[in-house]
Amino acid sequence: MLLQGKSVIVTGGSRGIGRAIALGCARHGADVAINYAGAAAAAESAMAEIRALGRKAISCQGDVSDPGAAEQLVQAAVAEFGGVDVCVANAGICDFHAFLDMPPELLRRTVGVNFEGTFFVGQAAARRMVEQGRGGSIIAISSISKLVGGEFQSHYTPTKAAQHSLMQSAAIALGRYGIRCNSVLPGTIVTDINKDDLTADKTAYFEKRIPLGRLGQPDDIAGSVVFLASDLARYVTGAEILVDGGMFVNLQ
Ligand code: RM4
Repeated sequence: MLLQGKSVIVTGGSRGIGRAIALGCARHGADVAINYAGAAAAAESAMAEIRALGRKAISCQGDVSDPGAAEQLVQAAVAEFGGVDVCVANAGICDFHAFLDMPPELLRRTVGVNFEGTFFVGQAAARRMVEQGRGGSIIAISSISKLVGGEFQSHYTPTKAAQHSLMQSAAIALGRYGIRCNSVLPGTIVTDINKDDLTADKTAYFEKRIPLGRLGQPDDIAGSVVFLASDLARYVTGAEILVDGGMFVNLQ
């Protein structure tokens, strides 16, 4: 029970990696506020799972590229749980698209959700954590794509790198308040975001490249987030944890 009595907010918490993180934190004793963009039924079922674990759960619909959505999520957690101890900036999109004919609106949307969304929720959570005076943990769900490129991800991979760069600078700005800022870098995790991209051929390529022999599942990510959220990571800030089955290091 590494997060007993903690209040955790998770953006994009109704499905995929965000849902696994929300449930993982609840299993360790946290109350959880999840943000979701449009999957209301998924948010309801996620809350039901959290409550079944004996923890409180609330949800807020909002577009994380809007600063107001971050403020709404923080205020809801304060109202229902009494504060915010952990912020997980997970919400992200990746509509695969070629570089040469990338529409400006897709580029801007991806930056808005993935980078600005992380900035706004981290800033809103940090402001509350400073007021509370008991420190806190901010975790960006970046990606292996912070470290490497993708032919159809030229709008996406820079946002993953930007998320971690933000955590590094925020770690410096917030260290004096006992607020830690870190990133988790998932490898290729099977979720709605890539179900159409993971063809049989691409899956076979990944499985051959990954030393642990399989694509990741959302539950594979939760443990690293719980660690960074907990006091076990009390001296960890500005850091990143790569959770990819060994894919990144496997050149040959
Ligand atoms: C991840 C990584 C995966 C991809 C998803 C959409 O950061 O690039 O390979 O499937 O994004």
